[in-house]
Amino acid sequence: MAAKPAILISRKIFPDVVEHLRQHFEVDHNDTDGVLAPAQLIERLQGKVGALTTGSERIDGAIVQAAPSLRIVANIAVGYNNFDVPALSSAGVLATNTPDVLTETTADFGFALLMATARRLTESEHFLRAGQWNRWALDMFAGAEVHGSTLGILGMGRIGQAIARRGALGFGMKVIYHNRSRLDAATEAECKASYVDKATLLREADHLILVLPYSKESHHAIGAAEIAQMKSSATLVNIARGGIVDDAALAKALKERRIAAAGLDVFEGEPSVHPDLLTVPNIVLTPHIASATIQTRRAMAMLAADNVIDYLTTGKPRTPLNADIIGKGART
Ligand code: 8YV
Repeated sequence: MAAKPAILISRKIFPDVVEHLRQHFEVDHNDTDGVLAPAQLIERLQGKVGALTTGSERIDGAIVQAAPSLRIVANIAVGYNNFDVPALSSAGVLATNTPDVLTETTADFGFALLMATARRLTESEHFLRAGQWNRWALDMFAGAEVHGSTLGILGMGRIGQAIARRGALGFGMKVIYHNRSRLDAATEAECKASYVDKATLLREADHLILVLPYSKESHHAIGAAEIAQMKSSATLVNIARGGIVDDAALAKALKERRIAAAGLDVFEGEPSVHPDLLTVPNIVLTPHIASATIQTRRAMAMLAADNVIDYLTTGKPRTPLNADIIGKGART
C-alpha cells in the first residue's frame, strides 16, 4: 500500500479532528503549547502537502518557497491577515479560512464585551474582590445604558450583521454601520441597520464595536483623531484585530476620560499588551477569545481539516481564499 501523504498541524487541536485527518494523512502534530518559529515551521513543513495553521503563524512567500511540497494551508480562523495571500497564489499554494462556523459565537462575545464594558463589570468585580465594598451608593459603578442606545458597527460582514441583529432585536438599539461597501437593502432591513459615513458613525454611536478585517487600509482606523470625534460618554469595543486601534492613543484617551470605557479582545503585538492599557481602570481586557466555545473551536478545526482533505482528495476545498489558482498554477 502506498504511504499516505504527510501534513502538519501547527498547534494543539482536538484529538477527534487529528483522528479525522489520520484517515487520509500521516500527521505531524505540534501537540505542545508552543508556537513554531518560522525556522521550525519551515523544517516541519518539509515533505508536507498540507498544513493547518492558526493566526499565530505568519505564512508568507518565504515560508512557502522553502516548503516546495506544500499545496494547501488551512487557517483555523476566519481572519487571515497572517497569510500573504498574493504570495501564496504566486507560489501555487491554496489558502483557506473558517467563515460562518464562528459567526454567532463571535457575535455573542462581542455583545458580552460590550455589556461588560458599558456596565463596568470588571472594574466593579475588582473593587469587590479587593474588599472595598462597605456601603451602597446611588452612583456606585453607574455605567452607560445599553438598551435603547445607538450601536455603531464598523465593518459589516457576517459577524457585524449578527451583532446588529442582537442589538436591534434583543436590545431595541438603533443600529448604524459603516463598511467599505453598503449592504443591499434587503440585508439592511433584515438586520435593521442603517448605513452612515465614518464621521457620522463616530459622532453618533453610544457604543462603537469594531468587526472589520485587518489590512494596511484598516491599520489604526481608530486613533486619536477618531476617538476625538466620539462622544465622551461612548464605549469602544474591538473584537476584530489588534492594529485596527492605536492602543497607545486609546490608553491616553481612556486616562483622560475622552471616552468612557473600552473593551478589547485583540491587541497590537499580542500576546503582548500595551502597558498603559493595563493601568487604566475603565477597560475590560480579554485574551483573544471571541470564538472560544468548545463547539465553535471544534467546528473551526474540523472545517480547516475538511478543507485540507477535500482539496487534496477531490480538488474542491470548502472555503478557499484563492480558488482562482485551482487548475491555473496551483501546485500539484
Ligand atoms: C481565532 C479569530 O481563534 O477567526 C479569527 O479570525 O480571530 C479567532 O477566531 C484566532 O485567530 C486563532 O486562529
